[in-house]
Amino acid sequence: MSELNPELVERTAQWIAEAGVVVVFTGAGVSAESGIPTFREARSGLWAKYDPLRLATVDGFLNDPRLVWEWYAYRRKLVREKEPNPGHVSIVELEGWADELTVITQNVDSLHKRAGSTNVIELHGNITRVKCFNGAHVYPDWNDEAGKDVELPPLCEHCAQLLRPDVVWFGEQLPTGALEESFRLAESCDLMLVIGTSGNVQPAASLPAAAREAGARVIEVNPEASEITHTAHFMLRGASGEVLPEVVRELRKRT
Ligand code: BV8
Repeated sequence: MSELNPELVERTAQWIAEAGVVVVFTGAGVSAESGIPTFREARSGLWAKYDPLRLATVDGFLNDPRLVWEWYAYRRKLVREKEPNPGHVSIVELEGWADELTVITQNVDSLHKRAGSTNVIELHGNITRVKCFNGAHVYPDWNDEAGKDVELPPLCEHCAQLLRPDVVWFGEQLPTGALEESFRLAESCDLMLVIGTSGNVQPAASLPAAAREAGARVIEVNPEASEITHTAHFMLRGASGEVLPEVVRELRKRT
């Protein structure tokens, strides 16, 4: 934390206090301190020999449905064992200082909702929800333990199609409503906090530039530079679970 610039923490608190509409745009980095590997780190763990860019696709699933299903079952178990971290909790607390605060997340891990955030847009779906391959039937809060002995992936009980995770795979369109609402908010907010994203995945990664071009203030929270850094007015360099509680402490001092 030593490298965190107190003047920038103060300026962040000032900009939050002045803002009416705040958007918090998050990526995998906000969940890193909960023990959930970021998308790129995930390639170093158990699944290192499999490329998420290959697994998280329709072709990857059709090529080996069982492998992809088991990769998501492994990640569902991981997500359910973990807890929101102080970064998620601080984002909930920021709701007390903004007239309106919406979290737009690329993450599929439910941790913002479990932390208590009231307005969350999940751009890339949610790993705890599954659906049949043509999307007609959805199964929220899937329990992998229930169907322990069935052939994997399980089949939809309504239409007998293969079940798949209800997430947006590479090459798939984002949920239209969620994407449109996200760009509307980016283009109308006073302040966007961009937290824990490398800014590589489109179209989500274009939201900070849309906000900046529409006149919003943009602050990045990340331990290292990203594709977003050049779009932000400034960067709070550090881990979100350490930086965001500092910002909340600064806001508390001002009230
Ligand atoms: C679409 C759900 C079009 C699944 C995800 C070239 C070739 C092929 C495709 C493309 C291409 N160029 C663009 C594309 C399109 C493609 C894309 O963007 N590819 C990239 C890789 C180049 N996009 C798509 O395919 C999208 N769909 O374009 O459709 C279309 C149009 C019409 C009709 C049909 C189709 C769909 C993209 C969604 C993919 N699904 N997730 C799953 O999770 O399994 S994306 C997945 O990866 C995540 O959801 C997330 O969005 C992304 C990972 O990014 P980050 O969250 O940023 O995580 P990352 O690990 O990269 O970075 C972590 C950051 O945190 C780092 O900066 C690190 O420094 C920081 N950090 C670490 N610790 C901390 C921290 N920060 C704070 N605190 C800490 N403690």
